[in-house]
Amino acid sequence: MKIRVITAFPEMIKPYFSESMFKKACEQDLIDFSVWDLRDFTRDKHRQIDDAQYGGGAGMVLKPEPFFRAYDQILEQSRTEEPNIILPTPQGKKLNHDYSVELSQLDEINFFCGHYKGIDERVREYLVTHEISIGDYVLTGGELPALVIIDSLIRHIPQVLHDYQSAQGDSFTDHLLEGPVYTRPREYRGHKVPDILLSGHHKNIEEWREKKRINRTKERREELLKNKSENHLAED
Ligand code: 6GU
Repeated sequence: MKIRVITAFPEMIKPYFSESMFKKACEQDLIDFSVWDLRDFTRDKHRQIDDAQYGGGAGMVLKPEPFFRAYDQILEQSRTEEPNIILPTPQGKKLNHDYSVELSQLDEINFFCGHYKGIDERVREYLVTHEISIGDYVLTGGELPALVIIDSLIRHIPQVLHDYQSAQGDSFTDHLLEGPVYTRPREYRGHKVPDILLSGHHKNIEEWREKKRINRTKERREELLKNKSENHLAED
């Protein structure tokens, strides 16, 4: 998968790709990642990327030209004539597990990170193909959301996780939250690990784990169980 992030703050993005799961995925050529500095697509002395908004009002708006020029360059490098351009924005479609799996199946994705008051509407109208929100709150810019989206979707690319099993067993793949996990020591400050986990009865342990996941989901996120049964009905 080819991933490009076009941003006025490339230094916010780069560190993530030199660490941990992101780094391994790049090293193994599972993802081909690049960050482009939006200012490299300006042509004036001051490398200006924003300007006051027409009609008046506070806040600067990101200018269209750098994004259109970046888009031209994407087109030159791209195998497709209609590259996927993701705009992280609180006005977008909300990211969830299913949407993240869908995005992980694309060959190429490009993120246009917005800031300030927003992006000139012509970028959104003529270039952007997906507007995605990561939740109902406002962040300063599109960089963190882009990283959140990338993190969530590359976990679905086979081989990216050290142990792909762990993605398959994650919360939300089966609409259940994760249950409790324990490691050594067996007893800490008087708090004990449940006996069943030390029993060696694999079948009983699996049943116990499943029960814990169902109970936790009921307590905290009952609507997930409802979604699960609806999905099962749809499959029948
Ligand atoms: Cl995708 N962008 C910004 N700036 N704020 C957000 C968001 C995205 N999702 C939730 N809040």
